[in-house]
Amino acid sequence: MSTPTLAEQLIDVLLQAGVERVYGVVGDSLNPVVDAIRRADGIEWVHVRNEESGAFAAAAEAQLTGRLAVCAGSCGPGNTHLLQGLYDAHRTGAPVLAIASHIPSVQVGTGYFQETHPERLFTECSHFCELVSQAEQMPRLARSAVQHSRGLGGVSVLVVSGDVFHRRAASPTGESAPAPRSGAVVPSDEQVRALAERLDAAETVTLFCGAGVAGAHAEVMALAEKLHSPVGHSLRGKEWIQYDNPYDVGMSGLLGYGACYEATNEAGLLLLVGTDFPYDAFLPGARTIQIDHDASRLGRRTPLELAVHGDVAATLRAVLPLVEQKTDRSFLDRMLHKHAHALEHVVSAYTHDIEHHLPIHPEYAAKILDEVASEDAVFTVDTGMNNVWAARYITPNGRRRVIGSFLHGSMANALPHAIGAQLAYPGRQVISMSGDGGLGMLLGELLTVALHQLPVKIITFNNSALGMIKLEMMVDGLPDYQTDNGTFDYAAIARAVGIHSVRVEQPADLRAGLADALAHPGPALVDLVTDANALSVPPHITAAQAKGFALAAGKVVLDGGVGNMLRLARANVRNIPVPAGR
Ligand SMILES: Cc1ncc(C[n+]2csc(CCOP(=O)(O)OP(=O)(O)O)c2C)c(N)n1
Ligand SMILES: [Mg+2]
Repeated sequence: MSTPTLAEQLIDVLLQAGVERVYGVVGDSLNPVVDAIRRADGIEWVHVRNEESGAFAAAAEAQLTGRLAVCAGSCGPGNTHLLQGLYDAHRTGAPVLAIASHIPSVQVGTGYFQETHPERLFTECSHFCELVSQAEQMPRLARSAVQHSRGLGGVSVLVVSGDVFHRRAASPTGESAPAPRSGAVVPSDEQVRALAERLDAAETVTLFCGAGVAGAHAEVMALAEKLHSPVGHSLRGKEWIQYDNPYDVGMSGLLGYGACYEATNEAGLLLLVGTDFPYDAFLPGARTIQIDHDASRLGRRTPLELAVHGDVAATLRAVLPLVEQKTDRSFLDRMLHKHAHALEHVVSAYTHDIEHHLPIHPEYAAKILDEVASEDAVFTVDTGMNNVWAARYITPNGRRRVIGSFLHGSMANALPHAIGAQLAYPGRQVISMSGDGGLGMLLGELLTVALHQLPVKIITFNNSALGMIKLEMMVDGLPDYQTDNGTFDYAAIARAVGIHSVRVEQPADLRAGLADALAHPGPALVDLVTDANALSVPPHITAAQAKGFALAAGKVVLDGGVGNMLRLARANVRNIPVPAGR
C-alpha cells in the first residue's frame, strides 16, 4: 500500500474515533479531505448549504450522542461561516472537531486571496486550535484534537493548508488506545463531610438543578426526600429533572414560571446542583453551596459558603449516607402549594377560549404539538419565543430530548440542529421548532433536508415577526421598530423543493395538520400562522418598572400558560402526605 496523504491519515484517525460523517461545503483547500472521505468506508460527507449549519448539525449530533462529531470549512469564508455553530458547540460542551482548511502554506502572511488566521479566529471558541504545517506533526495532532474535544467537552480545530493535506505522511497512522470519556470527578472526603454538615444544619434547603444533573435523577430525588427540599431547575436542567419529580417547583430565569424563584430565595440554604445558571439577579447572593464537575465554574455567579468540586451523581451518592432525614416538611409543602397556585393563576388568566383564538395562539399550538409528538422525540428549539413555548409546553419524560442554543443564544439553530439529530438517529422523530425569523436566516437548509430526504419535521411558528425582540422593545418601553419579517408562506416555499407541507391558519386544523406531518415518512413542514401579539403587557407595568431588568416585567410579561406543568403541580400538591393527627 502506498503511503497515505495527510488528508487520508486524518480520516483514518477520525474513523478510529468512531466518526461517521463530516458536515460541510466542499471547496479548494478542502478537496483532498473530501476525496479521502469518498474513498474511505464508514464515513460520509454531508453536504449542507452553509458551514454554520454544518457546525450546528455536528453540535447537535455530539450533544445528543455524547460522541465526537465533525464539521469542516474551506479556507477564508468557509472558515468564518463555521464560527457561529462552533461557539454554540463549545459553550454547550459538545465534542466537535472542526477541520479548518487554510490558504496555500507558502502564501500565509501575505494578505493572499481569502486569507484569515484560523488559529486566531477560533481561539475563543475552542479548547485546542493548532496549525499543521508539516507532515511530521501527523497523526499526533489529529489525535490530540480528538482527545481535547472528548476529554474536555467542546471544540477543537485543526488548521491545515490544502497543499499540506496533499503531502505524504511521514509517520505511520497506527492505532492509539481509544480515549475514554472523562472519568467521574469525585469530591474529597473533607468536602463531602462539610457538605453533609451544612445540609444538616440548615432548617430549609432548596435544590436548584442544571444540565449537570443528567444521569443523576435518582440521587437528586433521594436527597430531596431526605431534606424535604423543593427542586427547581434552569432551562437546560429541565429535561433531566422535571419529570417524575414530586418536589418540582418549576423553572427560574427570564422564562421561568412557578415557585422556583421563591424557593431559591426563601430557603435557609440554596444548593446549586450542576448548574452554571448565568442570571445572578435571580439568586439570593448568600447562603449558597454549589456542586459542579468543572471547578472553574464554582462561585462565578454568586458568593459561596462551600464549593464542592465533583460530578453531581458521585457527590450526592457520597453525601447521602451522611445526611440526616429532616422531619419538618412545611417549607416544601408551602412551596409546592405556591407553585400550583402560581400555575393555576396564569392558566386561568391566559388560556381562556384559546382554541378559538385567531391568529393561532402559539401556546395553544405548542400544547397540541406536545400532545401529538412521540414519547422519544428530539425537539430542537429556535432562539426566540420558541424557547418560551418549549420550556412551558414540551413535557419531559426522561426519553425525549430538547436542545437549543441555550447558552450562545444564536438564532436559526433549530433546523441545522435537527439535521444533525436526524442523521444521528435516523429512525427517531426529530422536530424543529422554528421561528419564521430563524427559518429565514438559514432557509437554505430546507434544501439540505430535501436533498438528503431527512425525515425532519419542521414546525414553523410563523408570526411574521422577530417576536422576541418585539417583546423586548415593549419591556424597554421602546416603540416597535424593524421587527416585521414580512408575511410569507413557508409551506409553499417548502413544497417548491419537494417537502411535504401544510399551512395551518385555523386553530381547528392544528391537531390534524401536526399529526399528518409527524406521520409523514419523509421530510415535512407545517407553517403555523401564529399571533405575533401573543404576549401583552399588563397595563400596570410601566416602562420605568420594567427597565433595567426584566425580573418583574419578565415574570409578568412572560407569565403565559404552562401546559402540562399545571397537571404535574396539582398532582404533587395532592400527593403531599397528611401527617397522622392532622
Ligand atoms: C444570530 C442572531 N441574531 C440576532 C439575535 C437577536 N434575536 C434573538 S431572538 C430574535 C428574533 C427571532 O425571531 P423568530 O425566529 O421569528 O422567532 P420569534 O421570537 O418571532 O418566535 C432575534 C433577532 C440572535 N439571538 N441571534
Ligand atoms: Mg417570528
